[in-house]
Amino acid sequence: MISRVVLVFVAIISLVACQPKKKEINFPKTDLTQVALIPKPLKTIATNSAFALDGETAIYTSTTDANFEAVGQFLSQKIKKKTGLDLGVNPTDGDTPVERVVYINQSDSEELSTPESYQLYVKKDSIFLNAKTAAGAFRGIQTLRQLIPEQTNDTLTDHPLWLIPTGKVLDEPRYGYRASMLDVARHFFTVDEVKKYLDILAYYKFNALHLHLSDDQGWRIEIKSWPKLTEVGGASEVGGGEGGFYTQEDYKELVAYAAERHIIIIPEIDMPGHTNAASLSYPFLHAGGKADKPRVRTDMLVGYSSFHTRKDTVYAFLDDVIREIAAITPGPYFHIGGDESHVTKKKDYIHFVEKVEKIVHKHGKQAIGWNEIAQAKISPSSVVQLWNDEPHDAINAAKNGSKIIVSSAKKMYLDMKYDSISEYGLTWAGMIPVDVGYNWDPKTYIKDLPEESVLGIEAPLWSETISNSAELEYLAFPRVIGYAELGWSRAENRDWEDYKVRLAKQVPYMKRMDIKYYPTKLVDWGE
Ligand code: TNX
Repeated sequence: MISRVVLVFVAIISLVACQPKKKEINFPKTDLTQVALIPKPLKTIATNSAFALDGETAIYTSTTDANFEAVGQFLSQKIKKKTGLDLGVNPTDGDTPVERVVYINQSDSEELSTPESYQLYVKKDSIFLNAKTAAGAFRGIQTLRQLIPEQTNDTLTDHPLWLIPTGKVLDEPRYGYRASMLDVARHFFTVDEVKKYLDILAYYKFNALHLHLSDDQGWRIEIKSWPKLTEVGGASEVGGGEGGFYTQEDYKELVAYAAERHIIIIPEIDMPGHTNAASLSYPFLHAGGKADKPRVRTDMLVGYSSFHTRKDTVYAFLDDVIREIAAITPGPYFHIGGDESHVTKKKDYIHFVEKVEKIVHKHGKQAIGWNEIAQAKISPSSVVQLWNDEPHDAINAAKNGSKIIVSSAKKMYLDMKYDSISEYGLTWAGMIPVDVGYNWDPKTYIKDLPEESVLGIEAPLWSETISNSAELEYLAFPRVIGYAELGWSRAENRDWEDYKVRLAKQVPYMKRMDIKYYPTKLVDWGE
């Protein structure tokens, strides 16, 4: 191992040394600790000089893990987008002179204590990024992207330079699970719209996107053995639009796009309630009794539908659905929903959850469900997503070994309005101004929930009031950037006054990405 690092060093030094000597540049003083990084890293140390990024910089990556090269390629593409520079990745020929290198290194250092930890060393002639895994390297290059200034320095030499402040960043995530959820059932979002959201989530170091793929108003994923789910159930949405669905090829494309960003997709089929669209497609699924008879639903009501919980045919159907989706989902989780089943009798609900959990296991996945599922005797491997103010069952599940995802509606629901003048959004859990969304601690928010039971956090975006990227972005941005920091950074590194200044500095990135954020008055956007 040591000899490999030495070899790489020697290779790089000789590469740089082979070039004719240029004259020393006198860099202006920089301060790495003052760059507006989000999420805030664990530790930053400034050494006050600069690495001059220009066309004579090359990216090299470790050969011990093939996925590192892809991280280098991703960095090169993003540098091109931001600066126009076209940096080679692992160039071998002497075509372009290499003055400086960015080396993305696979390291087994014990200081890298989680798979996503990274160390970034910026020196005058080289940038070293160390990580144990490609995922860690990927998180690290997001920091590097944020360190590249918006403006070039054109006065130091005969061509423009992007001056990256020198120093160290030592960083690791607070939680191993940092997600957002997108409800593509109430309104359908296209593959391209979801990809754009994934791009931005990746920039802020999220590692999971939960897709709410079915609800009363629509079914959004092709199931080959039950084609009417999308033919019938996919053709409606809130407000009466045409709906839509992902073919399995579309879904695989999204999964692959997310995977390139080291993000997992978590598919949700919400059940036994929120199932009107499925029962409309196949009426034998419908519970009868208190549940409303299936019909096309374009309203926003909840709690009126239910699957039949005592028919073998329902479980045979679910076995097919879960099998087909699990087969195209590489991540470890399958989300079974379980919320607001108001017309399912409690004993039927519990019976249903316990049976469906077993089907999920049969297809090789761990189950996640909204906190109501903790009324059932769930396996310790199942994860409870806490959304309402009733943590009792979740706390019991945690005592039995289950992990909890914190998604408290009052703090984290991206579909709540910001304030009384918000154009989109609901208000049932209150309004969530940007500072209220940021100023709390997932570690202490749920009393009696031991810290080690928290798997992480997830910010859900329900889509009753939004139907395209611009509307999605109005609700998600800037709040979701704050949840990135809540999930990644320690409480002692978080401070609203400091954060709001860093948030304002995200404007050039948001403009480049054409993000239609809500320009809350709580932040001085400087324009
Ligand atoms: C509650 S949160 C729901 C969703 C709605 C959302 C609207 C949860 C598990 N269920 O069905 O879309 O409120 O904010």
